[in-house]
Amino acid sequence: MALLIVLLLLDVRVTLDHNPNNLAKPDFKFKNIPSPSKNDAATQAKLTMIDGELDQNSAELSALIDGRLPHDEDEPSGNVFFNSGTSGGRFRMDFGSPIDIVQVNTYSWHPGSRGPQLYKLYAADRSEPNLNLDPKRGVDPASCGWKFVALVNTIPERGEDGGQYAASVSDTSGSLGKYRYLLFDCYVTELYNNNGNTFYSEIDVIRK
Ligand SMILES: [Ca+2]
Ligand SMILES: [Ca+2]
Repeated sequence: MALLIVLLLLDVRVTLDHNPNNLAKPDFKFKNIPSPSKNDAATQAKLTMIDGELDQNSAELSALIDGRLPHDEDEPSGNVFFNSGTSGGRFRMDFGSPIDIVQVNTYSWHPGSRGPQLYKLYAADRSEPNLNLDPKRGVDPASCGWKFVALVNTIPERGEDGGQYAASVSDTSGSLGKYRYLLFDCYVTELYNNNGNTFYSEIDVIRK
């Protein structure tokens, strides 16, 4: 039984893609991941901040699901990003009722250290008896009803960190599961200066 559980966990797959600065264009085309969508399941979802605060130059949280994309590589008002000098934060996505999720795709764009993505993804369907919908930093979501789905890390090992990034979380079975909520636990991608919070342009959720 233990072996079976391990295999099930290993079925979650994270695909990464990157357009370096000289190749990043406003159409967000990638080799391995579809371009952002205007009519995916996230479009109708409700977003709620759980912990952390957005930068004063950031777009509203809803810009993550509005289907709109920044027109150039450094467009604060076209992206959602946590406050400078903070270590990120958490927000929740609510679909209203459980949906069968095939993919969670996240997109970001910045010419420097705000380009890469670093976050943990959790999910819940509301049947969890101890579910805490608002776990603040310091509380492990997995300890209060949330299922850990994946760690997404697009930070390059060397070379430039700017450009367009796309990450896709999926499952080799074809479905990540049926969930009502997703929790995004977002971290700074570097600590050299105060500008390590990712410029998130869009989040797509593809349902079955
Ligand atoms: Ca979308
Ligand atoms: Ca957007």
